[in-house]
Amino acid sequence: MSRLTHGGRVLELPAHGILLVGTDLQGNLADGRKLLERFEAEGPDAQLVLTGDVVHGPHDDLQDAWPDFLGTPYRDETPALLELVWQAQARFPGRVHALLGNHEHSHVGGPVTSKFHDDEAQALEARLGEAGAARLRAWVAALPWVATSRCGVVLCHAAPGARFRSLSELERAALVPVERPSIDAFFEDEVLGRLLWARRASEADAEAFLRACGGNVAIFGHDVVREGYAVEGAQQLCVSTSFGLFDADKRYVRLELASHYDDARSVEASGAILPLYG
Ligand SMILES: [Mn+2]
Repeated sequence: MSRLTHGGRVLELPAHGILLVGTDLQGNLADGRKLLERFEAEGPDAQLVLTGDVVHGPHDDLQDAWPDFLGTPYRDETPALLELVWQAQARFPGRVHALLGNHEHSHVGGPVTSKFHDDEAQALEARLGEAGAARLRAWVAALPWVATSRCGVVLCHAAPGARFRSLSELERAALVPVERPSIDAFFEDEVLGRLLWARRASEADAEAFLRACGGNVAIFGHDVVREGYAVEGAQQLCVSTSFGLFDADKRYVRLELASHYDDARSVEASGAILPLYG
């Protein structure tokens, strides 16, 4: 069984079974459905972890002038995607997880994200209505920040550049900043700021991060890798499952929790990085 530790900030994955990992859906309902379909096909021991940024897709105004950098066109269906994830969490208790992403964080006091709206959290909450928005904020507040495993893999939203020496420091860190910070100011926060916003992490930071989490390789999204994934140094694997990619390049990760992964290349060499479509 998976379990939450350190005040709910850490998701501890089971020692056996299949683990599927998907990143940055950003309101893409079709990609969310595909990932869930793949999860269900793995049978009753499988776990699914979404590494954050489930919410906030492109503005509808872009439909008529879709830019190439956003990959395969889609509509932002965040409300329906949230319903899909919440229903899956209810249907498969303890097996479908999401980690906190910077876009989720903006609903509980994190920096305003404004890629497609001046205030994406405000725009989504207006679509959800009062009750839906309250439900979303409660869900976000309870999301774990990192996932650990015995197979050597650590999952997080962004590059593993956060600075903490032990997981108990995550429990002591505040989810809600005292005042809403700018993105630049929040990045100075060495724990949550870096955990949610780092696009790159030095080898030294990644090594210290993984030591604190008890793992050998960090798998994360947050950045867009147009080819589907990128190995950074020995210990970092950035994966793009959905946002900013063309369907043919979208990748998810399928790990054997009873196996052992020594570094990013061994994850790659094991054939764990798979196309979402085809
Ligand atoms: Mn992100």
